[in-house]
Amino acid sequence: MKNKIISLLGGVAIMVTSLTALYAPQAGAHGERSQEPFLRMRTVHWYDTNFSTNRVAVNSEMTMTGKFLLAEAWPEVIMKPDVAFLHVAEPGPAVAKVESWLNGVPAAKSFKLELGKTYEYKIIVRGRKPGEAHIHPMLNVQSAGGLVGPGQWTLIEGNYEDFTYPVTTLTGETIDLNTYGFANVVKWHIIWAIPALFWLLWWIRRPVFIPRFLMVQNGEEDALITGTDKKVAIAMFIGTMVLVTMSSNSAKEAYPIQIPLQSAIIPVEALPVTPQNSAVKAKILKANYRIPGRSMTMTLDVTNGSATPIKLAEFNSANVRFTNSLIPTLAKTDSAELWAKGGLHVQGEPTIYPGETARLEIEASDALWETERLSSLIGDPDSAFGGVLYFHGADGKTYMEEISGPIIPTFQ
Ligand SMILES: [Cu+2]
Repeated sequence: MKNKIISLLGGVAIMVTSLTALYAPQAGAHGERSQEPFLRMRTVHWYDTNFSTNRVAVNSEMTMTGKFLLAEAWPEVIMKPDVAFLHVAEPGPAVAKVESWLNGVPAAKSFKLELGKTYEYKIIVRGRKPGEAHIHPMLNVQSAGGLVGPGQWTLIEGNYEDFTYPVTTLTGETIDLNTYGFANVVKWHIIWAIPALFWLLWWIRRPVFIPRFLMVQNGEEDALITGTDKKVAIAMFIGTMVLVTMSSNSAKEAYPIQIPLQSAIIPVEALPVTPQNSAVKAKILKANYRIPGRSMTMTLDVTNGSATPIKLAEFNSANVRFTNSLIPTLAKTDSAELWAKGGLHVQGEPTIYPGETARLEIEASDALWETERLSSLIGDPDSAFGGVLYFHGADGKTYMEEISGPIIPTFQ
């Protein structure tokens, strides 16, 4: 009997171990969830995100388009987007950026952007490394870091060996950016490594630290540097100067026309303010986050300054969409994995008529609060949240309003 139990337990143990070994989920995330909730909820509100495809061959292109609203509730602890650069967030260079545009202006350089304003972007990427990659639009803000938009799992098909990135330089020469200058970089690293290594070995071949320390203690420091050392040092100095001059001349000879790296900040005008993004005003009276229920409740007064009756359709925070199942869904293009379908409940589902102010009691609940690690906002020294409310107008248009404010956790 005892042996039977032991062998049974052994069998279970083996099964569990082998099942655990079989269960090896793909390391999917690449850091977007580890960012503090305040950085994701109160900075860039991405919307209308669209990816032209979710399968792209090596060397073929995919286009990302969409808009973002810069939060007026921008956290004080990070710098404002005075130097911002539009880019792509991806796990390693799975795709290469080809072009990017912000409000129709080429986005090769950085921009100075304004809070409370809306911008429209377009990013074109080229399939590079085969495999499945999670790709996002991203706004890099100086000192704040990368603020990522909604991601999409994208399948990149083909062979990495086939990847090319041809560009025509200002002098009319066509080069492959993927390999251009690589041999030269390797060559100059080796050339500089030789004297560096020699200089290092010259000194460490003799007794180092403690014997030398003792010699200094005994007043024998003059014996530490010999005449040969001095001669070698002078030779090294002259050699380095000669090498610098030679390398500079050889670069000038190989590339007679040179321009410095461009680093200017270019101005870009924000999208014009429309009734869709200015007519509706919301004032938060109370916001709570209920930890066991993974749900957020809010009481707010909404004033409809538009010319059409509106209903609340969506609450979006940190790219997580909480949508109202009773209202026709807005844009469907955002990544499905961040979509809490039917996660938004509005008590009484009131229609707010033009000129009217209504008090809304809303609840946004879904496990995504936990899986997207947004619930950790209760650990911030200033527990505050941010997001955007989207209202569905009877005229078929979408009206939006940014909201933000303190949030109080409830523990039961
Ligand atoms: Cu991602």
